[in-house]
Amino acid sequence: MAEPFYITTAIHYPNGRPHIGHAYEMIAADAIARFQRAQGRDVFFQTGTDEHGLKMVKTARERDMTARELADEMSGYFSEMAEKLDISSDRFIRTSEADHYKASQAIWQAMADAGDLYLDRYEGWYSVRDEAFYEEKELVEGEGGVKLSPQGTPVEWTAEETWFFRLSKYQQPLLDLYAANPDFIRPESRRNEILRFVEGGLADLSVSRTSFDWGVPVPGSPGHVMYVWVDALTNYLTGAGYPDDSARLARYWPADIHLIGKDIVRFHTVYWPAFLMSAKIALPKQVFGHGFLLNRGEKMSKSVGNVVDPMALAEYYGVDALRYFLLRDVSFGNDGTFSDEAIVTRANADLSNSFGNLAQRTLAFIAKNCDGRVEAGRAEEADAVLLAEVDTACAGFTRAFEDLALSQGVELWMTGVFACNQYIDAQAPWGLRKTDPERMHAVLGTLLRAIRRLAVTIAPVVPGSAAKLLAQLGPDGDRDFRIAPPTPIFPRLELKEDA
Ligand code: ME8
Repeated sequence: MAEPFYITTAIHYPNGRPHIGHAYEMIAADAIARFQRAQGRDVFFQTGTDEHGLKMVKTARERDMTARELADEMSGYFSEMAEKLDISSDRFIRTSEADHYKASQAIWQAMADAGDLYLDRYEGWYSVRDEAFYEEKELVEGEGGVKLSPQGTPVEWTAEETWFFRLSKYQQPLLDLYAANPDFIRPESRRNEILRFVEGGLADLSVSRTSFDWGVPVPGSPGHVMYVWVDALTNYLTGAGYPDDSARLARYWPADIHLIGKDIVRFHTVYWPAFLMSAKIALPKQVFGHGFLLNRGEKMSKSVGNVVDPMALAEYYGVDALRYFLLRDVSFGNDGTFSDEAIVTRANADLSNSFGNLAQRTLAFIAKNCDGRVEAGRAEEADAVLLAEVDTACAGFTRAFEDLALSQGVELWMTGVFACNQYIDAQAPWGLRKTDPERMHAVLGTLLRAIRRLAVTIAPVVPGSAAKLLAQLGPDGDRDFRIAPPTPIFPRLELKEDA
């Protein structure tokens, strides 16, 4: 049976419409999921929405609706976006679903059974925007001396009776975990940040709330709902069948990768493994904290008015141009910046002018001059050399994707495209048509083989276009190829007028 591979994105807060940062995370996870499927793995890929918590309650109140109504409305935009961007997720989870309540209450019970939960009074700082508690020493001073979280969000003083989780008990086990598994937190820079944080000591964590009721009820403790991060993180287990489906759990848990943004690495690499250790559940193999997308170098925010709608970009430039740009131009793990110009420049240079043009001129030539049919012809050494170069480029892509070096993988793949374009210019099949048709057939056959290999390899990045191109190439044959009449797969993009 195929080896399982479980990958997740963060689940997104549906307190507003999705922005390009959410799209980026889904696209990156999707490319990895598709890549692993192509390697023969039995992939389970989960994304979804994180619907509880004070942020949802407050946003709903401002809009004069209930949190559930807000979640229902906004979650729909996230699943629509996933569909539009060709995200091949196997489950779109909503934390308001019944099986998720069950999983959250089961992990809670397991932590209680371990003696890691106790009732006390919480007094401290809370950021609604981050849904996070902060210690006094972590706060920074904003304009006019107001206190802000280290992420720059407002904090408010909170005092209430809550359940606490004995996080302090897990300081050493967590440090041991990081030491024994250097790849548990990636990339390296985020790992160092977390090491410093945990070495600095861990306070017990408040894990329930009594001031509102939009959350998963704490078992046996009326009036308490779980702190939103306890239930949010548990979504990964819900998807894997926890607590009842032991066959499914054995197959998909522990997860191979939690792909998340750099702002929530602490929740995933400190709180989450501590909860799991307490509940005696295996730990995920890796947490990868990707960087942030910046709009022309600026942080996106509603107040600045520079938040970008990914659906509009996909609509105008095409889903695959957007996907290709994000995966090629952002060095995976670092922050990246985008603009309409950058998308157009990259998509035109690589997809239209190089790969698209290679495919189009090869296929159009065959359709026009060979009746769409290529024969074996007379092979020469240059043919084997090209195919070896393309193999090397595609193997480079595979190695890089195994290691999550996504942009490097795409860059290596492009070296195969360049090799084909040099080959076609050097072999000049248009000149051979009259003088040496046998040789012309061998050249065209070599190109078709090379283009097919390149299309199959890049499919996780540009799935829709690769599928169209593969359909035009027709069935793979050792000797004869029959190709359908070609239409350009990667049209040249024009910059949007008001961009
Ligand atoms: O944090 N660029 O949800 P969220 C790239 N519900 N990624 C970005 C980004 C940007 N500009 N802005 C946000 C939450 N993200 C929690 C997660 S998981 C159990 C719970 C990323 O909607 C962000 O880092 O605020 C996170 O990984 C994801 O989008 C969802 O953010």
